[in-house]
This record gives sequence, structure tokens and C-alpha cells, in this order.
Amino acid sequence: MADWNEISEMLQKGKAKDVADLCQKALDEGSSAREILNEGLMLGMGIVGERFKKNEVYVPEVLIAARAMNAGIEVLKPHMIAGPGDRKGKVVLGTVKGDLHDIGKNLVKIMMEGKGLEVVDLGADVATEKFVSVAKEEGAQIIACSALLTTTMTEMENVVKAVKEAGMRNSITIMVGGAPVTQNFCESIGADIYSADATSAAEAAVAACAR
Ligand code: B1M
Repeated sequence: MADWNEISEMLQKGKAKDVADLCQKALDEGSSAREILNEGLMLGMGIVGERFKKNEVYVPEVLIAARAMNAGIEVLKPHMIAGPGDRKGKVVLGTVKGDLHDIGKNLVKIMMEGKGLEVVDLGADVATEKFVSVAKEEGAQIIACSALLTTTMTEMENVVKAVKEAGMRNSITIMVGGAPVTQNFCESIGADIYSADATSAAEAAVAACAR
């Protein structure tokens, strides 16, 4: 049985190599990638977030912890992605303008690709118009926006407006998610789908593309 606290502690200390090694060890011992993510990595990042809020740690420590989390995710990634197969649809994904948080968005990408969706990843701090222009160029069925800040989640409403203005509202499904986003918020801005986590986002995207 893997020691989730050890993974969590190494992540909090920003020890990227140790986190990666412990994730590999947990896989070798039979834990699933999802279990390691949820019980170990998310536990550690949750504690970092709490300490950040109380000013017990600052941006540099959080960045180092984020790097360690990414090192762990890299080890888990091949175990989260299904084999190649027919593409089930195309998604344009990004973190909204003004927002640099990309770990959750990256997990959404991994889970969507794992479900056979093609994902065009625009990265973080994505301009509203870019979501729309790339979706048009790529013939995507879905625009998926992530936001981690209460100050940037409002950008999602601008994406909905821009899709309408481009005359694409009937052909594009708009998905939203990220820690401060809720079902109520999704409805209030006229987006189509809210998902609380990366797995349910991937499932909802597959279902939307099948419609
Ligand atoms: Co920032 N940060 N941060 N931060 N940071 C938070 C979000 C915060 C809650 C910390 C806190 O105060 N407790 C707080 C926001 C408060 C608020 O808005 N109410 C905060 C703040 C204030 C800030 C700065 C303003 C700090 C400052 O500079 N004073 C600054 C803003 C910079 C900017 O974006 N312009 C800042 C900066 C940073 C770092 C750069 C240092 C770093 C980001 C590094 C990176 O992403 N590459 C960072 C981090 C790491 C965090 C915390 C600690 C962790 C976020 C994370 O990666 N979680 C975070 C506290 C916390 O969340 N506990 C915090 C793990 C990740 C897997 O979860 O992204 O929620 P999450 O994704 C989940 C779901 O939300 C969902 O799926 C994932 C799980 O399956 N999901 C989707 C995400 N996107 C989705 C999209 C979907 C569906 C589901 O559909 C499209």
C-alpha cells in the first residue's frame, strides 16, 4: 500500500524527483494512476493551497510544488491515456485570460485525450478571441475553459459572448471548470456544461460530441 502522506510531503517540499520516483513506486506496487493523483498529489497540493492562503508559503514555494506535481503527473500520464483509436471529437482547451494556473487544465487534457478526443491546447492566459478563432479554424465541437481565480472566471462570460458574436453558438458546446466555478455560475453566463473534475469533464465532452 502506497504511503500517500510521503508523496504529499515530498510535493509540499517541491522535491520533483522524489515525487516522480514515489509515483512510479506506487504504480509498480499496484496503485492506479487515478488513486495516486487523488490520494497523494492532490492531497499535497491541497495543503500547499491552504498554507498559501494563510501566507505560510509564498509564490516561489507554490511554483516549486507545482513543478513537483507536474513531475508526478508525467509519470502517471501514460497510465491515464487509452490507446490510439478513432478520434471522437475535437476540443479547444485553455485557461482564460489573466490566469496562469494550468495544472488542472493539463489534467483535463490528459483525461480528454484518454477518452479519444483530440485536444488543441492553447495553454494559459488565453485571449477570448483566440478560443473562438482557433475553434473555427480547427472545426472543433467544444471550447473548454478553465479558471482558478474568482477574478478571471468572469472571462468565461466573454468567451460565451464572443462565440455568439461569431455566429457559432449553435455549433459549439462551451464547457467551463476550475476550483471557483460552479453549476450556477455556468448557467448564469450561458455556458453549456460545468464539470467539477477532469474525469467528469472528459466524460461530458465525449457525450457532447456524440450528440
Ligand atoms: Co494560485 N491561487 N495564485 N498559483 N494557486 C489559488 C487558485 C488560490 C485558491 C490559493 C489560495 O489563496 N488558497 C488563490 C485564488 C483565490 C481566489 O481567486 N479566490 C490563488 C491566488 C490568489 C494566486 C495569485 C493571485 C497569487 C499572487 O500572485 N498573489 C497568483 C495569480 C497568478 C495568475 O494566474 N495571474 C497565483 C499564482 C499561482 C502560481 C503561479 C504560483 C501557481 C500556479 C502554477 C501552475 O498552474 N502552473 C499557483 C498554484 C499552484 C495554486 C494552488 C496552490 C493550486 C492550484 C492547482 O494546481 N491545484 C491554488 C490553491 C488550491 O487550489 N488549493 C491556488 C491542483 C489542480 C489539479 O486543481 O486546478 O482546481 P484545479 O483543477 C481541478 C478542478 O478544478 C477541475 O479539474 C481538476 C481536477 O480534476 N478543473 C476543470 C480545472 N479546470 C477545469 C476545466 C473543466 C473542467 C474541470 O472544463 C473545461
